[in-house]
Amino acid sequence: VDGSRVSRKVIAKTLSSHINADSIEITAVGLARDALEVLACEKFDLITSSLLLPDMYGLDLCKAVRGSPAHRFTPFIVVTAESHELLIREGFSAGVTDYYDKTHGFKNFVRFIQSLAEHYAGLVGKVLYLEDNLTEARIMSAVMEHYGLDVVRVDSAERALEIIDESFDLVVADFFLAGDMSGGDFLHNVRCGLRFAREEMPVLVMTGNEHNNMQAEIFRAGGNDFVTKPVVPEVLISRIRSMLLMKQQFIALKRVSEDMRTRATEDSLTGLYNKRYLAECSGAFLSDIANYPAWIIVIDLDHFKAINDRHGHMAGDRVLEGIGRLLKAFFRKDDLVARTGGEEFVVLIRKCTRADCAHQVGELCRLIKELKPAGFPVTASVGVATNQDRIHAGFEELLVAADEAMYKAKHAGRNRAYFADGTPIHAGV
Ligand code: GH3
Ligand code: MG
Ligand code: MG
Ligand code: MG
Repeated sequence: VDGSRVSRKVIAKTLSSHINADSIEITAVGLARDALEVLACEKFDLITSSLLLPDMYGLDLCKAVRGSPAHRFTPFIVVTAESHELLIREGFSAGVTDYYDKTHGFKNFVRFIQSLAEHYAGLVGKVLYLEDNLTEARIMSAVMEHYGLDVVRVDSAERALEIIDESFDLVVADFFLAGDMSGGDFLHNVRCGLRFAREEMPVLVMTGNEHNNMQAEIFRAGGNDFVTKPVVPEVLISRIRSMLLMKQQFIALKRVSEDMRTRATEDSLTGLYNKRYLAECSGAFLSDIANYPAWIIVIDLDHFKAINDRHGHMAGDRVLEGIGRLLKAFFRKDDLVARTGGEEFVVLIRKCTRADCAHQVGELCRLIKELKPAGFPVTASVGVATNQDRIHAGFEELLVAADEAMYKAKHAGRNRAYFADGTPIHAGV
């Protein structure tokens, strides 16, 4: 809203040329009367007005705007060259959000509007709102909903504890409740009973301002922050905004650390465990008496270099993926399947007889040959060792024994399997 046609044009043009044209729509009017007319039929995200309008004082326009429910919280900016303290104080009580000093120029005005828009952007989140006073609950629910939050209101701590789950992003809770449980009991249950960490389920506590000595107790009970009643809507929203931001950062950080952990233990091509993970876990696997006797199987694909040479490296990768999938599906959940090198896989099998192990290995050799993971048959040579009757044998020692048995299979013509003691398990046909 600006009485000068030139100012209106310059402001509208500066804004629309510096802010993504699809994300901004500007309505420019010269009179306060016209402004109130468009505000009555349309919802706006931001209002700017000059201080002196032809038909009204800018601050009176702001008061009138604040009277309509649709624009009670819409940022209202006064653009002016005079910004002395008295005016500023008068403006804030009229509901002005901020002033822009137009002597700073229109370029800076764009920057000012952009940072304001970021600050006042709608909030996304589901709030569990615990409040036993119906009037207060109606007003604050409306404020939170106005900013885009999805609000679920309950009137007792007992009910809140019944429905709280990971679908909520945040809790806003009254500290003084009429029911048997206080806000403190509620917090204690959320943190110690349900084990929601402060970062996972932030709780904003509302207290009466006569209870300043409660603050330490609120933090001790597990509250993240508090606001005092009567709650100022802007204060509530800005606390909620920073708590949601903290939670999002926490989630992002958690995702990164989980991702790093899988990357450190997983082979990226097949999703099987990698050599490092196998080396780390094999000791515990072999010494666990519940796994005894354990078996170690070394599987090396035959003539893999020739497959790469003949069909290309991509086909080679597809073979490795296919074999990886087969191994994962073939062995039990508590066996340990790893890809330890290019075309070499190592499996640790828990607690099984020699006969059962031989049966599994023979079956596996047949399945590998039938698989045709890239359209043509692939075979493997396999060596098997065990800690049966040598319960203290370490991983390295068993791996060497299984590897030697695997080389015996290679020399004997490939597509076959041997135990470390030289007994043939499977002779491929
Ligand atoms: P053998 O029957 O004696 O085991 O012969 P081989 O060709 O399978 O064995 P060798 O060790 O000579 O060659 C292994 C080949 O595996 C060489 C290497 O280029 C290839 N290789 C290693 N890692 C990968 C991979 O991730 N993808 C593909 N496509 N090839 C790989
Ligand atoms: Mg209460
Ligand atoms: Mg090979
Ligand atoms: Mg090899």
